[in-house]
Amino acid sequence: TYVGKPIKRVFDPRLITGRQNYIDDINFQGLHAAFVRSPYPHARVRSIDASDAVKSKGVVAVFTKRDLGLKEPMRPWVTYIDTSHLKDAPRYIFHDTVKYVGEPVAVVLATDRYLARDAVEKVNVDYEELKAVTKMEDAVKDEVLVHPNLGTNVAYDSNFNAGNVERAFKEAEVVVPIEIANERLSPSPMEPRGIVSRYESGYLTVWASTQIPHILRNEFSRMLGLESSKIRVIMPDIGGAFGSKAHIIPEELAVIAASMKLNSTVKWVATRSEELLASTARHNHFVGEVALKRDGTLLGIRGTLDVEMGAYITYTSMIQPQIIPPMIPGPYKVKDLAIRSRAVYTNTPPITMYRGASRPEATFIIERIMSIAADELKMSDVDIRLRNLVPPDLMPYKNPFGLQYDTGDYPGLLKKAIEKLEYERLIKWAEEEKKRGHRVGVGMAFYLEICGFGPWEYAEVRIDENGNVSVITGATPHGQGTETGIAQIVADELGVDMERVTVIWGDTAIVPAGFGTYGSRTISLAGSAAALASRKVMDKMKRVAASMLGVENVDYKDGKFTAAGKSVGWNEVAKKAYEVKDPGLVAYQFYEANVTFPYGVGVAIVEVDDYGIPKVLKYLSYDDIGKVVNPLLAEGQVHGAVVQAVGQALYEEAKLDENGQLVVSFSDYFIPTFMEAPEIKSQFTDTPHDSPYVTKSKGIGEAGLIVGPAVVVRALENATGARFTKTPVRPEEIFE
Ligand code: MCN
Ligand code: MO
Repeated sequence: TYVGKPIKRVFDPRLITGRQNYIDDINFQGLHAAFVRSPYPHARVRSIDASDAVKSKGVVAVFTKRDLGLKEPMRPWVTYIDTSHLKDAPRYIFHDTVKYVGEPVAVVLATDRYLARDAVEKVNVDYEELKAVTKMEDAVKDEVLVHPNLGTNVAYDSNFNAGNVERAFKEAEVVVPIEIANERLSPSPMEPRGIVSRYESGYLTVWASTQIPHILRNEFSRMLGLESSKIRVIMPDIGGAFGSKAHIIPEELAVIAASMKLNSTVKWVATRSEELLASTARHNHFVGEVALKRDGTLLGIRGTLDVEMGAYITYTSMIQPQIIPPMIPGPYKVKDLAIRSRAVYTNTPPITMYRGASRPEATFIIERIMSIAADELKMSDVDIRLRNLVPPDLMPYKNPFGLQYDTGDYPGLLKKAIEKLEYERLIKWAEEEKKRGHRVGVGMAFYLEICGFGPWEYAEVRIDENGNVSVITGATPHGQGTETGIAQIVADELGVDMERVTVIWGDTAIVPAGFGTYGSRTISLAGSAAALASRKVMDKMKRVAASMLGVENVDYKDGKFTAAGKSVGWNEVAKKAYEVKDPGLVAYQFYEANVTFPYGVGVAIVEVDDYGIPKVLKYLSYDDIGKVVNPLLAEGQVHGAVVQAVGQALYEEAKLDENGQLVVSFSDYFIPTFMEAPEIKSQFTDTPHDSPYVTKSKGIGEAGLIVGPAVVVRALENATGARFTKTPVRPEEIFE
């Protein structure tokens, strides 16, 4: 069997020898796009003069607002909220009024990408500068409006009330004020976003660096007014996404619209600066207070959460103000909460998802609350958590906002983690080291994550006449190795060699339906769909084998069907099936999603040098993710996410100036390199609590970044004796 074994990704040889096929590797005949962008955070476009640009070498066309229309406006993908005001959104890709520095106003099409970029400089745009608001704290005052027609900068304002928070604060023995924030980050995948659009005889083919090909197809169809049957979206190799490639940006639409207008193929691959502009994430601010008993019982939380949207709502940005509040109670019993959650427009680039989207924010808030309360009450980080964790006899547990936590033993896992990760010993070691003048610290945090979001996923399993197996999946792995996990599951279900299983994804012409990879759902959801489809095909194989052996029922094991002392092999049965007109060795399965809740503990050791520069020396994790399909892949996910967590906690900030201008470039946006990466050790519990999925698994794709920032910040506090309430913690704050 394969499930549970540390099998290497099936595509590794191709990827690590540079034989992959990213967007920029696609060869084609056609045009390259480059964008004219606003230098102002808020301005009216009076006129655009492209006469010089059009005459430049290699330039075929320059398109502005009126040239590229949409049948229907762009819209947020997640529409739990009232988006009626967006119905009158302009049906243009470019706007008359630009609302952030870098917003595109025109696209240049040329025979070569450098000629296209050169011509961008020759497009003269006459702007009338308008008053801008670039900071959330100013924007909520509604003095300067990003969208004057809305009458407010608050795009969403909702009260998440549970229990009786007044009573909790009345009964409190200790009330602690809290203020917690994350600064803007950039997911920074290895490959920036990019698109190639070919339009020919009424048929549109789009290669896109995306996580959601089917959603793109349907959205392109809606916005461009072309039947979805005439659109094919292909996701080639993707050099990472981290949630940032689950929405559509105007640049992508402009490329497609231009290719349709010119009956041509058009390509655009974002430069690193454009990628920084297109994907920034996770800027939020929570101010409130917590009510506690002196014994550490957390009674209540109240406060206001502001989440920045930038200048426009994207397909995924509105998820955050809606999912952070109900996840703030986390794994704890606290019942009385009043959280006002607001989404705030500013004249800054629109926000994308970033690994964990909402769960890192919620976890940072509740884990900071736990650690700060521990300090105030002079309790240990472990004791205060043990006092508040939901005990196993309350599982399944309905949290105060109605989320149903499926399975787990939170206090049990915490106790085991403390032991396995030798937390108490490390804390003592740090105390000793500090006495010797060595600035080190140890920190821990707990997390509960919600994953496995819907709505459903699709799988199809076929056995060909040679007995080889194809799995067609709506999942869209882009670095996780989930295709390898799915191949393991199917190989086990069918009792065949994994080499014989090919997993196919990311092409709407081949995959009939699908949603994609996000929210750490794929191995559980697409894996379960594939397992059930495999069982259906297996039944058919058994029926063919039975008729070959002239019996009613057969047993199957390791490639052999047997009955009454006779047997036939896998290959013979597959071959036989294709001798009839309808072999039927194909089955599909839609599998409905159901959220599931993995959880775990992280411990970090941090060292601070004489200049206040922190470094995470070691990071240890202990998680319950249900059944582990492939420990190598799952651990790999923790490793990658932890390095991003170190970046968020200590180094990374997509800083904007007063003008809303990004002041970092990719050379000073400080992603941890091998030098800053800690030694990481990821372990999974040997007594897992299964999810209700067929695979029994829960997700691990985001966990390291969900809990990591709280872990690292706590270790930094332990090292310095200071309190830090936001990420990233800058060196100048460490030695304040
Ligand atoms: N796995 C396992 N056993 C489990 C759970 C997971 O063996 N119980 C393995 C799976 O086989 C898979 C990996 O762990 O190889 C992640 O699976 P899962 O948790 O189901 O997450 P997804 O496949 O849905 O991946 C999405 C997740 C998200 S939401 C972001 S953001 C993210 C992440 O994955 N983006 C990534 N990890 C990334 N890794 C890379 N290299 N690139 C990205 O863009
Ligand atoms: Mo994600």
